[in-house]
Amino acid sequence: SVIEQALRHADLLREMSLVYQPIVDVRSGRTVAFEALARWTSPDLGPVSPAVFVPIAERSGLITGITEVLLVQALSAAKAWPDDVALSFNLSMADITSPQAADGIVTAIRASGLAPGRVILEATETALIQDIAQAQRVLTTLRANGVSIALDDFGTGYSSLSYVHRLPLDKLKIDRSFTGEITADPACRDIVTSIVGLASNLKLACVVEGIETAEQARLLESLGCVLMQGYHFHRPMGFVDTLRYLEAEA
Ligand code: G
Ligand code: G
Ligand code: MN
Ligand code: NA
Repeated sequence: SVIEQALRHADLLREMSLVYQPIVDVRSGRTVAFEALARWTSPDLGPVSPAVFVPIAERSGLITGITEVLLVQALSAAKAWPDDVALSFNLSMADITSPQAADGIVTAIRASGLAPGRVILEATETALIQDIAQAQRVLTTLRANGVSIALDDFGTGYSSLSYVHRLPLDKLKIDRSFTGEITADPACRDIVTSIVGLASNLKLACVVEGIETAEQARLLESLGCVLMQGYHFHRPMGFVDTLRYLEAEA
């Protein structure tokens, strides 16, 4: 495809960047982490959404190179934040299907000087996962090195209960499709309540994504949700803006 060709020839260091979206603890109102979100501006195609290029990069084997470049960038940004602010970084399952994957990630974290305890890796399921045992090994090694693991987009197609019991996890991220329906649909509230209970029983932290209104935030808080992310709190922002934002919060 045109996108695959452009990606194959991309100057990743110049064309790939990250924006950062706060994850807020609603009890204190403070930002506990930023999720790093990839942005690609191709000289030929202009801006291309990660929802488009990440799946293509996964299928064509280009994701690993992209992840490496983005991880270095994200770690360096996180070094500039206060010690109590973590970095949440998206990994594709395609990133963790090679036996060397954990080494590369751990080496990058060591080189950055950021405490591994400040790094959360969000594993996003895709149709591509063939080798769950390998993913399990890589995530276990990462966790043994002090990094936390979150299961992203929980409750949707590929992010299922079988992963909750097979992968070593610290955190569930409830997919934003539940948030969108929460005020209109009582069944949706029951599902979120169940996920919050599941997380609590399994001693997993729980983040809800996609909160766009104060009403959604209040309702989710009443259901026991504490960590929230979404446009209602802040849109993803550039690195320099994260520093201003944290300063205003201090
Ligand atoms: O930022 P946006 O909502 O457009 O992201 C769309 C999708 O791309 C989301 O599912 C998100 O998890 C994924 N994504 C964003 N940044 C990255 C990244 O750095 N690596 C991977 N693997 N996926 C990402
Ligand atoms: O799959 P993942 O959770 O990594 O994707 C995060 C994506 O969701 C990002 O691209 C981000 O821009 C987008 N996003 C973040 N907050 C909101 C929100 O409140 N509403 C919607 N519709 N999208 C959001
Ligand atoms: Mn994510
Ligand atoms: Na994701």
